[in-house]
Amino acid sequence: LELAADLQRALIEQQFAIEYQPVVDLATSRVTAVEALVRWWRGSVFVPPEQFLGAAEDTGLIVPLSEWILREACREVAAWRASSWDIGLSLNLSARQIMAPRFVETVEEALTESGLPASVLTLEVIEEMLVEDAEETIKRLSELRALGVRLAIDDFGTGYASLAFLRQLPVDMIKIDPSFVSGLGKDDTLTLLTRTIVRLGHDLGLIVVAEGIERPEQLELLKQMGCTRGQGFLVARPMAARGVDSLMRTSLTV
Ligand code: G
Ligand code: G
Ligand code: MN
Ligand code: NA
Repeated sequence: LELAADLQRALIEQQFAIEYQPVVDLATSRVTAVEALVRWWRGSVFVPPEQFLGAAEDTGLIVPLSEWILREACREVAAWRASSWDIGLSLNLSARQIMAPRFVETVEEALTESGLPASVLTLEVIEEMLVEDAEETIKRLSELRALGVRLAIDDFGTGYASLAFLRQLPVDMIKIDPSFVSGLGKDDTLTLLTRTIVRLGHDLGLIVVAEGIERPEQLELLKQMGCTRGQGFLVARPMAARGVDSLMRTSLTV
């Protein structure tokens, strides 16, 4: 509960920051989007999201925190787009955030305020979010999709029912979990599963993003498999907005 009080104070004192990790077109290295990732600097100590997101969810503080991330990231990406840089924005959603009373309206407002077209925004969800309040969660996400917002399944392949999930929710993108990508070229089963997921996604007309690319061999195999988008430390690490600024100025590619 000390953590809960600290989180409350951190929100008021604006101790949170956003880092952006580029998602690239694997063939051209062009940056297609950035994924916003929350960062907490508690004084000079960095607290990883895994250590506070659970408490933020339990206390409900995730709702105002996520709303700040949404507005701030929309504003920053709109500014990059105003420099003729055609990039998208990916945001991670939390279960509680989706069920908040004004979730759909808040996303609409953030888009209107920033001038960002709905199609530029991709909302990432994980399968576990459909365990509780499944019907209402699907309804709200579908409302946003009807407005043009894109939906992605994050950590794809690790959930309890990845394939059933694809039937329940109209999605545009799957993000292959790093646990598959990590085994590329090292583990025959993981390599085969990755190939199969890429194929499945494309056959369903979805954009497929491989996550957690760390080694050149993984990148090569993904390209051979026809995977068109990727993300990972080899391609680009999450970076502060200033880093994205210089990325844009230097080349528009990484
Ligand atoms: O990139 P990083 O290792 O910091 O992310 C750790 C975890 O925290 C990931 O599962 C990621 O999806 C999650 N995460 C990062 N930023 C956000 C955010 O803004 N909202 C939510 N709900 N989850 C986030
Ligand atoms: O669950 P989600 O996919 O949203 O998690 C994003 C997290 O993954 C972020 O914390 C980010 O820092 C981390 N990440 C991004 N690329 C890599 C990578 O290549 N290797 C590892 N280990 N983590 C990564
Ligand atoms: Mn994600
Ligand atoms: Na992921």
